[in-house]
Amino acid sequence: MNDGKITPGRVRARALPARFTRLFILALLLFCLSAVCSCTSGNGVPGFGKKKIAIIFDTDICDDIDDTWALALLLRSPEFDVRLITTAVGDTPNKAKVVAKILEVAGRTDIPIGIGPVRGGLSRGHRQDAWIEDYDISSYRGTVYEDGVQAMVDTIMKSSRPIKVVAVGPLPNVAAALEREPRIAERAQFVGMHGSVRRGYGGAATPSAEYNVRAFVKEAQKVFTAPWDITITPLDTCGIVHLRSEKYQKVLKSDNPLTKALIGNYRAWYEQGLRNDHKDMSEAEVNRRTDEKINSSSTTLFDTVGIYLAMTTELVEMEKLGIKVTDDGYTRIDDNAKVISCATRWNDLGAFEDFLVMRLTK
Ligand SMILES: [Ca+2]
Repeated sequence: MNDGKITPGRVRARALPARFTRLFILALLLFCLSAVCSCTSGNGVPGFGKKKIAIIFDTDICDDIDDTWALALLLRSPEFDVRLITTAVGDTPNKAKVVAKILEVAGRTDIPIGIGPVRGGLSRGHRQDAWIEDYDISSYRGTVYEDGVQAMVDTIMKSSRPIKVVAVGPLPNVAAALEREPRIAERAQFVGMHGSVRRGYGGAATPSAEYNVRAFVKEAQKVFTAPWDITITPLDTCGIVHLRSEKYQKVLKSDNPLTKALIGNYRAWYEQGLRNDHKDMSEAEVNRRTDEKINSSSTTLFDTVGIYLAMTTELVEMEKLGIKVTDDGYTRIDDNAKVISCATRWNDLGAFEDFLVMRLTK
C-alpha cells in the first residue's frame, strides 16, 4: 500500500543521486582546477599542460652567433619536444652542417633537419665554416630534408597537437610554408625574435628597423598577418641580453660538451668576422683579439629570448599590441593591425641571465 508517504527506502533512493551529484560536481571542480594548474603552473605555458612543448626551430644560424646560443639553450631545455630544425637565409645547406654537428655533440640526432631555400646575401660559406671543416653531413644519423619548407608544412599538418614555430631570423622559410599551405596557421603558433616596439638596438630610446624584419619585409608582413597566435621578443627585451663577468666565465669554463661546442663556434665565428673586416690583419693579431673577446663576454644574445618565450613569459612584461610591419621594415604600434603578444620589458633580466647560465652549465 502506498499512501503517498515517502518510505525510508525511497528517501535513500532519492538522496543517493543528490549525493552523487555533489560528488560529481566536486570531482569536476577538482578536475578543472588541476587542468588549470597544469596549463599555467611551473613554466607558465598556456594550453599545453604537462606535455612537452612541440616546436619547430627556424634559424639563420651562422650569420650572428646568438642563434648558436639559442640552439644550445633549446637542446638543454627538457620542456621541448623538438620536431624539426630548419635553416634560413644564405648558405642554408652549409648552415645545416653546423646544426647537424651540434646535434651530434648533444646526442640529439633524433631531431630532423630541414634545409631552407637559399635566399639573400651570402650564398656560399659563412663565419662558422672552420668549425665544420672536418664534418660531412652525410654522416648525420638523423633525417635531413632537402626541402625544409615542405618539412615544416608536413610536420605541422601531421602533428596531433599544436606546434610552436619558433623563428629567430628573417622569415623566408616560414612565409614560404604559409604560402604553400595556409592551414598551418590554424595548427601552429608563432614565436619570434623580431622587431622593435619602443626601444631600438642597444636599448636606444627610439625603435630600429630590426634586421630579421628589415631583411625580408614582405615575408615578415605575411607572417605577421597570418591568422595564428603570435608572440615576439622585440629589441626592447632581446636587444639588451649579454653575459659578462662571472656569469659568462661559468659558461666559458663549463665542461659540458654542448657548451664547449658553443664556445668553439663563438671562437670560429669571431675569428672569421675579424678576417672578413680586416683583410690585412696578421694571424697573431686575429688570435690576440679573438682571445680577448672570447675570454671576456658574449655578444648580444637576442635569439635566446625567442627560445625562452616559447616556454614561459614569467620574467618579462607582456603587452597585447596591434603591430604593423611597415614597408621600410619597422614594427609600428597600430590599432588597426593584428594584435600580437609582445615582450616589451624585463621584470628581471638578471634572473633570465642566471637561468641561461644554469641551463648551459648544469
Ligand atoms: Ca638569428
